[in-house]
Amino acid sequence: MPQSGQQRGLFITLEGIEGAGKSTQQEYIARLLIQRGHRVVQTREPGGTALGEAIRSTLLAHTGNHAISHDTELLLMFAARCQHVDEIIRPNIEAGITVLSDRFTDSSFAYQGGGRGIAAGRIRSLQQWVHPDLNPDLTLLLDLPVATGLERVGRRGESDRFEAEELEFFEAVRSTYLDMAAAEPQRFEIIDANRNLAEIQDNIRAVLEKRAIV
Ligand code: T5A
Repeated sequence: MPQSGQQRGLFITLEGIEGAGKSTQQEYIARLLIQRGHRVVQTREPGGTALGEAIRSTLLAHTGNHAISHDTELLLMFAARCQHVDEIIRPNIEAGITVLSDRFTDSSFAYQGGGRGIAAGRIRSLQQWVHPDLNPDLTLLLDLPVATGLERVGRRGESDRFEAEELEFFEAVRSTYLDMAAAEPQRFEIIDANRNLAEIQDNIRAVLEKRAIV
């Protein structure tokens, strides 16, 4: 539903493992939302601000970063997120603009929780600190087999620090995502991302129409 300048904008997030097609589909969703009258800001995590992008470079780089501890990794994700919420997400939503983010806090539960094994309660306490009253209105979980996702990103060549993880890591990430989606069906929509682009886009459009977003 298009918003006037007075209404709060929507907060929509894209989640999924590497190669699920989040960046690819984000472009499609942004175009669709704009066609249907939304004002849209596209952003991503980690990143979205100058500071967040600097933290992203540190987190994704290989060289010299092997010693990042799991807790440090989690805290850096939330440091980047804190700036992102304050500088980009909250002001835009309050201005009636729909914010479309490639990843948000669900990524921390999936990767640092499911993948690294940090207790969910510790992640929840950071979530409560950084954005106690802000949550996505809709989260599209692009789901596909780990091997397919990794094969897609493998075609790009160089892998980043996360992409270099073992298959079991990504299996744990994927299953944490699926558990979260099952626990919160009112917020999550699972999209089968193991199909061609047109089929996935049809599915996403149908979901946005069903939820009266477009
Ligand atoms: N992270 C992040 C955490 O650990 N904790 C956190 O709290 C946060 C916020 C970010 C890393 O940080 C971690 C998770 C990540 O490891 P990133 O580079 O942003 O790093 O990682 P991704 O978001 O996973 O980005 P990717 O590019 O790897 O995946 P996408 O965006 O899901 O996939 P996309 O669209 O770039 O597509 C990948 C390739 O597949 C092709 C595309 O053309 C592209 O070549 N493709 C398809 N091919 C066939 N059929 C389809 N349907 C296709 N869709 C896309």
